[in-house]
Amino acid sequence: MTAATAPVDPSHAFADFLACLEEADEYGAIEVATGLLDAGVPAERVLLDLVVPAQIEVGERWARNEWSVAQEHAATHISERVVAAIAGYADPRPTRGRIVVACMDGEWHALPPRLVAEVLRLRGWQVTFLGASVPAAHLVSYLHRHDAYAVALACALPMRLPYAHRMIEACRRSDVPVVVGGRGFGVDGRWARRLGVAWAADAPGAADLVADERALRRVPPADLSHLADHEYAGLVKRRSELIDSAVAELRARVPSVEDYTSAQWDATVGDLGYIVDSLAAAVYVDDPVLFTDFVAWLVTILASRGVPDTAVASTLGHYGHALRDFPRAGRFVALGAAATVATGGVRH
Ligand code: B12
Repeated sequence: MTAATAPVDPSHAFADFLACLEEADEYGAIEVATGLLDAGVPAERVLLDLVVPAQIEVGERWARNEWSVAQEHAATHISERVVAAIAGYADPRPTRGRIVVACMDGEWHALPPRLVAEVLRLRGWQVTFLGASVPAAHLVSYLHRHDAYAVALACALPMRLPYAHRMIEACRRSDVPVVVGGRGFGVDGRWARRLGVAWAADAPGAADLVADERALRRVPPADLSHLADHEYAGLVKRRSELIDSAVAELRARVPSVEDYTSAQWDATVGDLGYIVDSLAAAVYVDDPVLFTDFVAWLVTILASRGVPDTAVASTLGHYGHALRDFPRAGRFVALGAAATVATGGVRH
């Protein structure tokens, strides 16, 4: 792909761009993007109509096991370079206050908030992008030192919501208005509402929100009275024990796991932990949908890697038994088990 052949229509450019990501053709990808800019397509549109859908497609291909983790990493790296090239090309000068954009602690999806950061920059804000996994205490001391007008926090994984909430509260104590976004808050931002924080669906939404300080601060308070049952705290306390007992149960039920490679064990133990973390997050926001969505996603991911849905169902059976003193979590686990059947049923 050369600049001379780069098409002007973003929908055509999309296919070319994706092909460059597939072949790890960094220079070709940059040429497609800058070709659009040269043709007069605004930088914001190139970010949102080219890079965003391409990254979403990258995720779908990884999820279907069509692309390896290495291919996904290469593609994401190229998208990051493309975003930098678009930012360099547009080179806007700030005329408005400083907005700090950061990922929640433990959150490694830095590209989505980077896209948000660039759109805010294009709209005239002075943006400081802190990148992936910023510890809450460091973020807060940064906000103190640099006179931030607002902070935009990203969370891509719903299982990280309890940590997200702690971070939001820490920023609030510094009296800096917070806007959050990312898939972690649910497609319609329902879990942001539960946590009592302003939410934007996408980068333009975030730009509109920060331009209206009253709207940013006028958010109904968090609705977390259900935490009084201490189930969330109990789940966090029992996390390691639950995972260890699930491993022991798996060994007893499926003797062939003894032949697992260390990479297979890592993945299995990781998944067992994700199940507990998603359950805990669902209990935190008191929404079983968070957990059933996660279970459906896990069943689909594992199926594309040859693992039967009964594997997840058996582990949920084990967790359900271990958590019989946790009525709310137990109900969510039962709904999760039903979701394995529904998801498996769709496939067969
Ligand atoms: C690249 C990628 C990674 C990279 C991230 C590198 C980087 N520099 O960003 C790496 C390899 C680190 C990674 C790791 C993991 N990932 Co990942 N990843 C992706 C992928 C393919 C693309 C992310 C992206 O750039 N999307 C494009 C953006 C622009 O889209 P978006 O997130 O929807 O963002 C829009 C809005 O949500 C909003 N928005 C987003 N952020 C913010 C922030 C603010 C403040 C605001 C206002 C708005 C906003 O605006 C955006 C533009 O409109 C996605 C697939 C996908 N569909 O997104 C999976 C995906 C997010 N990852 C996923 C998973 C599961 C993981 C891992 C758990 C995998 C594993 N087993 O290790 C780990 C978790 C690591 C961690 N603790 O954070 C799942 C999440 C599924 C779920 N339901 O929870 C996804 C959806 C893949 C999939 N299809 O299954 N991942």
